[in-house]
Amino acid sequence: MTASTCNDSNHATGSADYDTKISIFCADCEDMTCVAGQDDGSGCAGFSTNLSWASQAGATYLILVHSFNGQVGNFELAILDDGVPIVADVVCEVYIEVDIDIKPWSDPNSINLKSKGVISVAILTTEDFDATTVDPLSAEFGPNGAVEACGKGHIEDVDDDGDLDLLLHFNKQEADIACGDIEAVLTGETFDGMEIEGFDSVNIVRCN
Ligand SMILES: [Ca+2]
Ligand SMILES: [Ca+2]
Ligand SMILES: [Ca+2]
Ligand SMILES: [Ca+2]
Repeated sequence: MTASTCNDSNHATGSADYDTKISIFCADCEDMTCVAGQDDGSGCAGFSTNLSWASQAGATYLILVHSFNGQVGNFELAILDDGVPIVADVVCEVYIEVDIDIKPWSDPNSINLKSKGVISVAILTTEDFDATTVDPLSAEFGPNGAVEACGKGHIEDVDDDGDLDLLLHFNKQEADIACGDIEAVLTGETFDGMEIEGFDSVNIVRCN
């Protein structure tokens, strides 16, 4: 992709009336990684900017238009798609955030660390996400990444709202949830390879 304020003869590349710089960040506002930056683009009049970077399909990029030496002014930012995405030098974390429910029929999600057994975790279908597209065997739960204890998922309407959800079971010891944990994460992939991530609270009872 290219982000541009370049004053050149081709008016498709944006413009600026001051000395711009552009920086590109990936991930989200709380965990930004700078992947590219430029001050003056070659062939751009007035020290304007024409920055290309290797984009990754599905990633979210944040574009900061700032300036050399504290200058201020007006700009028009052009975003140009230069072609197919390629693997970026800096890989952005691309997750679909999903709704999960640990122990679907309990609230709070009390977990007794002194007993063995399995923990049920549901991935809930919402308007934006179909939980049945998740590959049950890709799912990992807890700090230690426990895998599905039965080797398969169960598709059912866990929360009784009329759509089908995915119910998974994980061995408590394998998940390795610890005393003092207040939430647990589930990660996985859809059958077409998009990574998913969901969090829910846990309430540890009977700590060792
Ligand atoms: Ca500049
Ligand atoms: Ca619950
Ligand atoms: Ca639903
Ligand atoms: Ca449902």
